[in-house]
Amino acid sequence: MKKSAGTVLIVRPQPSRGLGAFYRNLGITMVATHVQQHGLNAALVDLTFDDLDDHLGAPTGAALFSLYIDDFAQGVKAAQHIRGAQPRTLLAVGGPHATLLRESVFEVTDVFDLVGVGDCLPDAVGAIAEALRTGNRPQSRLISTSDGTARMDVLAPDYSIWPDGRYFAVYPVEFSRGCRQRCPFCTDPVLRRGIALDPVDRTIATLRTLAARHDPVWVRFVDSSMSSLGPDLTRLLTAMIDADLPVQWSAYAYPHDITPELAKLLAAAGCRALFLGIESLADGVRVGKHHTKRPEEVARAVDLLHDHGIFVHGNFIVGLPGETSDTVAQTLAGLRRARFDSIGGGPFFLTPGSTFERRPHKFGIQILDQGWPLRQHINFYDSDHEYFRTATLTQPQMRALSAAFRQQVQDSRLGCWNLSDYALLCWMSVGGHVDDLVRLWNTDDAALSHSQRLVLGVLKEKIGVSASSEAAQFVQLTKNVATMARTTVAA
Ligand code: B12
Ligand code: SF4
Repeated sequence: MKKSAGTVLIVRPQPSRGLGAFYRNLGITMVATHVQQHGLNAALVDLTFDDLDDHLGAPTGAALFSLYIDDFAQGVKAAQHIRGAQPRTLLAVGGPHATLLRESVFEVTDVFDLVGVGDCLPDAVGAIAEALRTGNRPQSRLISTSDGTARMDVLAPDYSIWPDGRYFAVYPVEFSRGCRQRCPFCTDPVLRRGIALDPVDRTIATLRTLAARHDPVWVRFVDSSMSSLGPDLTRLLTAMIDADLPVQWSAYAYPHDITPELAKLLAAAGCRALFLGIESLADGVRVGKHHTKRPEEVARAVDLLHDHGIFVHGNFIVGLPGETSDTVAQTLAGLRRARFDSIGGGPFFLTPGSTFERRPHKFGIQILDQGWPLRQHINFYDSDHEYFRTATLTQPQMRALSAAFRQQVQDSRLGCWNLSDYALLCWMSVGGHVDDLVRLWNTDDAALSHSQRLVLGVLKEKIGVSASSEAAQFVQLTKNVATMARTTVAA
């Protein structure tokens, strides 16, 4: 793409987990969509594949970052690099972590000219376009939605920023923003207040556009709690069935929402996998969801989904307030009654903006490092840094219990370890079969070929690709491994 001072770079740092490098991210997609709407050139600089310096030879108007906690530190570093090379480039950041930190971003770093808070793209990109036109910096350095209320985008996502071949053809689509539940460890209800829904017709139009290019089209709904949308979800699923598009998809869901009718409708609308956020099945652990004390309800939901061929991943957090080794044993006992295809999880981390963070004393949480929220994007990578403890566990104890939990799940063969719906969709998007992935997932590393080890290592989020040339070939390599796995079965 020809560069001009009107070119807007959208810079994506390398993610914390290998598989993340091959996703198309919706926040970045929407940033690009708004930039293009203003008649500006949008160019993706994805640092897994690209060298930032290759894009800094000619003057750039602006560089925009959409960051999560795990890539925030790398994003700041890249912004500082651009500032050094091109002092006049306008630098802006938005996305979940900037939304939670708000003006505190300026305490973390002074590198950004503009911080976007929440679903502010119409205003923020408008201000950036104006700044590029006039040559002046935006009047306000912080742009936010008026009251933090969830609102859907006015523009339909334009995914053309993501070059084919580099990324799995799994597209993020959203039908809603915000979450009706208020789990105290989570920041979703703080990122946006209330719930906003896309009109069904608009979501169907997005799916139609995707289906015009791909058959089948693989979709990961990013809604915080897709199954909790009640009659609105029923309307969407019914419209998807009526539209008869070749869409196959996965989403986040909750066991207590799953009825026989909903399971049937989900499958008929193309649902292939669900991620159930369960966190714990024990009494007395502060989870915030309704099903906690009813493992039999979870087992029933899993069975209902299986009746309709839906793959079920269950996610757990070890160490929430109230957790002890006894409650972990109680969760494992509950899990033995369910038939999850996959189980994953990890130790509890206190996150900036969550209810636990804002009222630690109420939940028996003791803060050991008072300045932690502004450093959490760095501490994220330092598992030895202890910044809090609960009344029952220290962080090292949470980590030890979490490792023991994983060991038990694997030793007792309660399901694949951490075969999330996303990894499954990526595999299926290159023609892979579920059974083959499950078989390879449970094969010893030593018995895998070099290619299988690399693909499985990335899908398991154990390793990342080591060089940009390897990254550029990764989707094709996964396709080869998936094809070979099928051929082996056929032979
Ligand atoms: C889907 C999802 C995933 C998916 C897909 C992620 C992806 N890269 O596409 C998966 C499962 C892979 C995932 C992984 C992770 N996730 Co996640 N994920 C979500 C979820 C549910 C939706 C994200 C989404 O696409 N939303 C829709 C888009 C449009 O919204 P958005 O990104 O916020 O963008 C809007 C605004 O922020 C703004 N905006 C965005 N960028 C910019 C840039 C500028 C310049 C401006 C002005 C504005 C702006 O405009 C957009 C609206 O149009 C959110 C919770 C939520 N409901 O937001 C959690 C969430 C974002 N994830 C979270 C976390 C922690 C992670 C992981 C780090 C988990 C882990 N330990 O590995 C990884 C990191 C992945 C990564 N860096 O890519 C946290 C982030 C917290 C934080 N402080 O950053 C959240 C908030 C969940 C939570 N409550 O804890 N995630
Ligand atoms: S954990 Fe899930 S259900 Fe709970 S508040 Fe967060 S997004 Fe909503």
